[in-house]
Amino acid sequence: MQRLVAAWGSLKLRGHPCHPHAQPWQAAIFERSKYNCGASLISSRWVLTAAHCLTGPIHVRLGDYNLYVREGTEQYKAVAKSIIHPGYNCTDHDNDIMLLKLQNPARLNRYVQPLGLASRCAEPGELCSVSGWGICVKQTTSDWGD
Ligand SMILES: [Ca+2]
Repeated sequence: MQRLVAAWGSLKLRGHPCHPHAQPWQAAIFERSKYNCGASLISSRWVLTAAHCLTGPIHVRLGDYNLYVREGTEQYKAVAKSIIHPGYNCTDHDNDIMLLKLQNPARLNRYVQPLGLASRCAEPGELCSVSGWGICVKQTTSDWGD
């Protein structure tokens, strides 16, 4: 779980390591020095993540690829404000979404770019992709099913 991976699919996710900085909106949430969650930069000042990621004092790292190597592209941002969805339920994780306002805006460059938010919901069966610092298990095509 050190390099960024991407996955796509409907029910079964198929993943692969990302090319470095191919997901410039990908953000990492840290509690002190511990990686806590992935997130998305949605403007120079705002980050979208899950409400359950607010476990203590957190900060945001942008422009990262390998979490354990300083690549010179990272931006470290303090959080000025966290806004948890008012309907968030920590027991069943309903409405598990949170906005983080950065204390200082991100410097946008080729490594740090906001993700445009969708203007509509995905249709059933529509191909979507996710990215994050998760575990990427190599699969054979016979594992993929249909
Ligand atoms: Ca790094």
